[in-house]
Amino acid sequence: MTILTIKTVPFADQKPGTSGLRKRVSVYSQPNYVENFVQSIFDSLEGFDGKTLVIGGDGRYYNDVAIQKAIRIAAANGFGKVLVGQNGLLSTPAASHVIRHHKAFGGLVLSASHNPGGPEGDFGIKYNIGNGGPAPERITDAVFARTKQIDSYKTNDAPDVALDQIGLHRSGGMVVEVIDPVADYAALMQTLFDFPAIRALFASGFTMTFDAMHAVTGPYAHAILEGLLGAPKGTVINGTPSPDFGNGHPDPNLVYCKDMYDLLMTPEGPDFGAASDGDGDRNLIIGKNRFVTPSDSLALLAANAHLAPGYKAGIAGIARSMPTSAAADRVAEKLGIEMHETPTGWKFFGNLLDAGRVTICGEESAGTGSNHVREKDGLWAVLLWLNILAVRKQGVDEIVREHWAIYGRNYYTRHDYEEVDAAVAGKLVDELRAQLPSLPGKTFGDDLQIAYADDFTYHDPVDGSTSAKQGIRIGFTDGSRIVLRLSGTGTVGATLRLYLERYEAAGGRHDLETQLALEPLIALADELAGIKQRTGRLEPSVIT
Ligand code: VG1
Ligand code: CO
Repeated sequence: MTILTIKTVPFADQKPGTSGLRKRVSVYSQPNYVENFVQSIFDSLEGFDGKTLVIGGDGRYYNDVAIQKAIRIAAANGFGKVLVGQNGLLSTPAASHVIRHHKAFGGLVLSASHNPGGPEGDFGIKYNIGNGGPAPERITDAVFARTKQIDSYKTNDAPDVALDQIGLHRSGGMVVEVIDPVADYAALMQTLFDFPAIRALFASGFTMTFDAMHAVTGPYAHAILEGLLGAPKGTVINGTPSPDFGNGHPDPNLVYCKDMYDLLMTPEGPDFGAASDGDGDRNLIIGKNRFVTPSDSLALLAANAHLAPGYKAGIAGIARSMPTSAAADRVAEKLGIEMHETPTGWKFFGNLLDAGRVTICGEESAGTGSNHVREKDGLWAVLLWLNILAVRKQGVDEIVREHWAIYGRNYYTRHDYEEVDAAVAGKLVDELRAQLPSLPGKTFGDDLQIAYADDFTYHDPVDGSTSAKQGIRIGFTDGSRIVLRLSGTGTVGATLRLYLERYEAAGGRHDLETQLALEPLIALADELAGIKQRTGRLEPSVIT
């Protein structure tokens, strides 16, 4: 076996976004594209000689090719060992846990998450640090800088590793251990949740559908829900990972899980429905006749977490991404615990979790998680819900209504305009930003008075770093908000995300249809930003 140093030239477009570098497979499969990026990651790190690297992915098209490349580059760069999930699979939360549990130096997560897969779809690579979480901006900025300079990478001429064979292998001088992707994660879940109580819930006839969307959560859900928890076979649907996600779009929202939603709205449907995304870090929660918005789910999980054994001592604090509704803030206030508002993306929660200042984190994009790992965790959220249902012996709808009766309701929606011309979207944001100083104090309609308008800047209270331009916020005196930002995970054009929120206090009307309740804000957002006129779109591409 020989270590090879291969000459290369930089690619100009390897800037990591909200969650790693996501590109079309056609981009990733260019010669040296993966190699340049992986080598640039290693060039931006120090002190990994002889240490362990975790590698796993969501099983999408090109995973198998990219993993073999990454293993060779890791070996040639001096890692002592690679831990890789069997057949290259590790859900994002499981990868985070494996990094922590095995005290690895870091990990490569190969995924484009909820983006479609297949030869025409997307691929992605993300680096996670030793705490199991996404690399902070300090590292992703260094990686990007390196991709612009790189002139060679190191690899070896060892044969492919047989990733289907659990056990010890080698790539040159480096050990490669192929591990069961589910075992460590399933063991962790049993330390957090009351498995006997959830098993008893299923035994009593409680019914559930879990849609794994042909993605990575299938094996985890089969093993935990149908295996350890005794849910009937067939509870998990679309449970075999496929490279193109069954030609679907593995985003667990009301558009791509519409069939499940419709089923849950009928008397014949199951008691509970849930789904997860391509890499297993997102969750969709639907009770009978009740869709739970991710922002509400965060608040509800935080308010009820003490019912699960892993959180029985209470939670230290809550963090949410800026666009996520303020429902969780009201829970933190009542519990008298810390509340933090961070930019979009899980990498901003890591410091708060490491410092023990927060226990539960969440994003409006269907991501919730806790200090058990350093990623959001789809199945974790489902299991915490099941634990709560088992203990409270109430349905989802009843629990949600009781929550609103105590804390009030934050009506919430997100409108996405996908694949908008990037120049048009950029101009729209710039011109709205320019208006911000003149907005506070203005009143629209009868009662919408603007209290503040800014472009969100985050000051990390743990390491003192600052992240500017994280999204435009327009806040109203009654607690309503309009938020607008550009996506950092799309691969074609720009995706404009418009987030709308209105607070209705305890005792107010909590039974309005969401889009109707938010209509004045939706209209005002368009008036201020000129979305329809500038993009030529009459409707959002996706409403969640
Ligand atoms: C989106 C979501 C964000 C999430 C990110 C990664 O980012 O809005 O909340 O953290 O995806 O999620 P953006 O920049 O497109 O809005 V995942 O499950 O795709 O890794
Ligand atoms: Co994801």
